Amino acid sequence: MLNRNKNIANLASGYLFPEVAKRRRLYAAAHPEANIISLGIGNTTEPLTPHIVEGLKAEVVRLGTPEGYSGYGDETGLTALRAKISEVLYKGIVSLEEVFISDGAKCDIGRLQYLFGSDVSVAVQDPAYPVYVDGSVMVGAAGSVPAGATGYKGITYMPCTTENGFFPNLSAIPRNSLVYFCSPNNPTGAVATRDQLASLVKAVRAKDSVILYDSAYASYIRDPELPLSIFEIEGARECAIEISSFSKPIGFTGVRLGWTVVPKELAFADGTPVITDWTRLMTTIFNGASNIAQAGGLASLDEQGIRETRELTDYYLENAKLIRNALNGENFRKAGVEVYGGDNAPYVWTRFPGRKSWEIFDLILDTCHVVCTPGAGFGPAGESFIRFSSFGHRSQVEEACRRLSKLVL
Ligand code: PL4
Repeated sequence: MLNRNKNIANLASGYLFPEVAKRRRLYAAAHPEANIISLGIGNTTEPLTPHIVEGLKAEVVRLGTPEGYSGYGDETGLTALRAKISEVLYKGIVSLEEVFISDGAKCDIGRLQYLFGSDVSVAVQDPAYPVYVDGSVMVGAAGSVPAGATGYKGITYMPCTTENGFFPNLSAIPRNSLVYFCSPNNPTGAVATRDQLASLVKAVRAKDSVILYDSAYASYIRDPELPLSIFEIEGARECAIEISSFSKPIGFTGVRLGWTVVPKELAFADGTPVITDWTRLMTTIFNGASNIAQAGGLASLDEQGIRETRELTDYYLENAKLIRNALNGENFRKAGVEVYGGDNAPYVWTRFPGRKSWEIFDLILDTCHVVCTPGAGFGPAGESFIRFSSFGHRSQVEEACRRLSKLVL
């Protein structure tokens, strides 16, 4: 038989979200009477909005006609969609040739890890979306977890804590590394300021490194002072790639559509433009995003689509406000619980001093029948934290808040 891929064998545990789902399943099986509400996984719940549905439907109808039918499309995406992303979301600071359409941010993160291979160091914000670390281990850019250690060999964990306002100490960035940075952040809900991103770009360039900037939640930013993209920062075109998604702005978590921006100036040590290899990789191992999904994405970027996107993201932000209010209630305050995030981001990050994340997860599941996500699952610095997701129907979020307000800690 074939040997097991040693990189995959290096993974220390199962992927976080299936683990949460498994615990929920086990609990539900043991307590069939429990009406469980999920504020766990960041999965959208509200229906697609009318104008975007029209965009999707029109494409389906077109594909059903002899004159309108088309098969495989351009692997890098529909030119009209690339142009619209460049114009509407980036106000022209990136060109359409630098925008690559994909089937989602998570898939592109995996392909970027493949692009850079095993010969790089990796630095992550700690806590972080688990794909950055687990995917790095899978491609051999990181090793196993040494005995007694809390993290993988070859990964530099940059703690983002209450003490540093969830912005890491950049002096930890190793030379020639891939630096994963997510803003608005999953899971902390923190959003980096323009000055913070300027210092990140400066630090990364000084270390001949590259930022993989995940802006999957940019559509949740309401403060006009906060940057929507790393490319608003001078010098970023020489050191950054941005990954983003239609999942959270318009509920395409199941439809699947995202994009990645690779600026023309970004180059490898031998001078080869990264965009050359990215184009080669995408045209070789990716066959293009669904034409139907792309039509829906396109509809979301005209005037009506932008209005609907705003309404949908406002809905989840209102949920976040309700959750934050519940977590600021007397029972939580008396227990010294601290609440962060949730104003320019759909996640509320909550610290339970002196307690373990999985212990609080179990307590909330058992007494409130509410599923959340244990902070420890996002990295060592997430211990004692719980992430609450604001993706949920309003009535369910309200009910979850009522139950949380009765939680005895
Ligand atoms: C559960 C920072 C959620 N099974 O939908 P995509 O692939 O365009 O975007 C995925 C993504 C990318 N970047 C960040 C994200 O937070 C997410 C989605 N994260 C969460 O609860 O943290 C859904 C997770 C899913 C997964 O593993 O991605």
